[in-house]
Amino acid sequence: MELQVEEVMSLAKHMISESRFKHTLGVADHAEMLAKRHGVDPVKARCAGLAHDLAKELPAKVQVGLARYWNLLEYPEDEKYPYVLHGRLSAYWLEHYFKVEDKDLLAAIASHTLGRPGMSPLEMLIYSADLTEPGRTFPEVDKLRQSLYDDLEKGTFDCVEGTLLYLKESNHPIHPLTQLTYDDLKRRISIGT
Ligand code: DGI
Ligand code: FE
Ligand code: FE
Repeated sequence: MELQVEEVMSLAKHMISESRFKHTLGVADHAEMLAKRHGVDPVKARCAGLAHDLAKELPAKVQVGLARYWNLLEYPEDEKYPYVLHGRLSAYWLEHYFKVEDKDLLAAIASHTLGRPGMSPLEMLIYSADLTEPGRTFPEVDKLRQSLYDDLEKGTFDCVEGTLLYLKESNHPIHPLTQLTYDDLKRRISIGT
């Protein structure tokens, strides 16, 4: 089934708090703008933005339980930091309970927190729009927005680099997928893909 903007909007309204819904609308707007700029389907980007955090507010224990039941645990770290699971849970739920078939859309939702090696343009766009939507106010955000507008791959690399730096500075552990995403984008940029 194809995900419709109105439908996913209503799902988000019912499943997440008002403040997160506002963030979700910001991601959808920003993703749509970047999609138009970089030749990605803007309706698909909007849908992915609206759906990316659907499972975010489930209690951590429920997220780990569902991830185990649905076979979505990939690293020991997934269970240690359950807040990295909600993208995968949202995508699985849409695929299996809403019969969403678009693999790229599902991947963009699933990989929005940690990224993954080999991200598609839509995946890069959702990962980055999540970090740079209009509601985000950290000091380097304008630089990241500009970088993303200029070049999606380089801009996404800058976003991952910023996240790594932030995690290190605040003594948060780095998830292996974040590191793999960083290494992959660095390699891709160096060979000019
Ligand atoms: O769901 P959002 O709050 O909109 O944003 P998100 O899905 O990007 O991030 C969810 C959380 O995941 C956020 O608190 C930062 C965290 N995170 C991202 N990358 C890593 C990470 N946490 C750890 N421990 N390691 C990572 O590499
Ligand atoms: Fe998220
Ligand atoms: Fe988000």
